[in-house]
Amino acid sequence: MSTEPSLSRGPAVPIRDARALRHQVDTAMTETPVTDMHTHLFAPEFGTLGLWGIDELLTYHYLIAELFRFSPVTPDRFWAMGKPQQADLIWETLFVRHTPLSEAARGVVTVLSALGLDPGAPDLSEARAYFRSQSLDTYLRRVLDLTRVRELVMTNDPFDDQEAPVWEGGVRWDARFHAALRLDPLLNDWPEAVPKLSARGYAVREDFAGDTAGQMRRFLDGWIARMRPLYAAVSLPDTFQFPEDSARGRMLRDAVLPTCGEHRLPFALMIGVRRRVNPALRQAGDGLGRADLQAVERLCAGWSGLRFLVSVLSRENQHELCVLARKFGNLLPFGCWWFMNNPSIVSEITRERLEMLGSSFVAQHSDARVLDQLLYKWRQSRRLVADALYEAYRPLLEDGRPVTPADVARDAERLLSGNFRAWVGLDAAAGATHPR
Ligand code: HDL
Ligand code: ZN
Repeated sequence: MSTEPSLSRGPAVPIRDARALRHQVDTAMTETPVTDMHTHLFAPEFGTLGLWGIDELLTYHYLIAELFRFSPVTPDRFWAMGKPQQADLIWETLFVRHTPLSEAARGVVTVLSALGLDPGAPDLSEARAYFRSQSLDTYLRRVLDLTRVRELVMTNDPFDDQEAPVWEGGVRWDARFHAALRLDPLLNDWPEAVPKLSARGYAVREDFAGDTAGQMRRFLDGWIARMRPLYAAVSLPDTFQFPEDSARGRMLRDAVLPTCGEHRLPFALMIGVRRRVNPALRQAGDGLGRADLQAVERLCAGWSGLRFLVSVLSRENQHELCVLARKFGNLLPFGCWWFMNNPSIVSEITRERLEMLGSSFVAQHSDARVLDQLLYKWRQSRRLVADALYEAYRPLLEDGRPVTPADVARDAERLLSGNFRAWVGLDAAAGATHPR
C-alpha cells in the first residue's frame, strides 16, 4: 500500500495515472468504515461471553491446532492446563522457539504491535499487565476506532446455556452490536434439540409428528422478536443437500424458510464444515469438505422471494459460488470464511469475485472470536481487497475509462459495508441488488 500524502482531488476529478489510482484505492480501503457481518464477539452487556485480552488471543483454536504441530504436549495434557498456562505454552512454542509464520500467529504479532506492546517479548508479562490496566469499554472503543469497524454482527445461539438467559432477561445491548439468529442445533443436531425444546414448552416430536412444524415456527418467532436479528444463520456440512428427506430438510422446508419469508429475514448459509474431524482437538478439531452447491441453486430458485447470504469453506467451491451468484439475484456471497481467511486465498477469491460479480458481494467478515483480533483481521483484509480492487481498476485507465475518487469511495463502501447493510435492510441504499 502506498504511503504518499493524501492527494487533494475533487470527487469528480478523473484519476488518470496508476500511481494516483493506487493511492486513492489505498486511502479509500483504509478509511472506509466496515460492517463486520459475521463475528463471534459479544456486546459488553453479555459479560464473560465476550472474549478479549492476551490469554484469549493466544488460546484461539487456530493457534491450538498449530501448537500440536510443534509441541509434544498431548491434547489431554493441554486441556488439563488452565488458560494462562495454555497461553504461556503457545507463546513459548509458536512465538519464542519458532517463528510466528502462520496467518493466525502473525496476527497476534500485529495485535501486540498495534497496541504498542513488544511482539518479540520472551513471555506474556508485559501483555498481561497491559490488559489488566484496560477497562472493556475503553478498550472496545480503542479497537473499533483503530480498525474503523462501525458495527458488527454477533453469532447468537438460543440453545447456549450461558447466552439464552441473557436474552430471556431482556438485555438491552450496545447498538454497535447486531444480532444474528444461529440455528445449528436445530438444523444439525435435531435429536439433541428435541428434549431441550420440550423442556421449554414446545410440543415437538423427533419424527416431526403432530404440530412440530408449528411449534418450531413459534419458537423462531419468539427468538426473532427477542433478538431482532439482521439474519438467521447456519453452518452446514459438505454433505448438505436440499431438498432432502431428513430432519434438516423438513425443518428447513416446514419451519425455517417459511419463517424467514414471513419476517423478510435473510438466511445465511455457511457450507462445507466437517465438524470434529479430530475430536481430541475440540473446537480446533473441525475440518472442511467440498460441497454440492446445487443445493444452494435449488434453494435460491425455489425460495426466490428470500435473500440468501452464502459463504463456502472449500477453495474449490468459491468459483462455483460466483457463477451461482450471477444466476440468482437473491444470492449474496460473503467473506473468506475460516480456512479461506489467509492472504493467498483471500486474494484469489476477491479477484475472481470482482471479475465475475463486479462490486456486488460482501468482501469480508472477520469471524473474530476475540475482540483484539479485529486489529489484525481487518488490517490484513483491507490491504488484500485494496490490491484486488486496484488490479480491477487499472485496465479501465489503460483503456481510457477514467476512474474518479467518488467511484473508488462508492465501490469501497459497497464492498465493506453498503452491500450487506442494504441486503439486511439496515439502509435502503440505492442500487443494492434485490431478489428478481
Ligand atoms: O461456524 C462458524 O461460524 C465458524 O466460523 C466456526 O465458529 C469456527 O470455529 C471459526 O471460528 N472459524 O473462524
Ligand atoms: Zn464463524
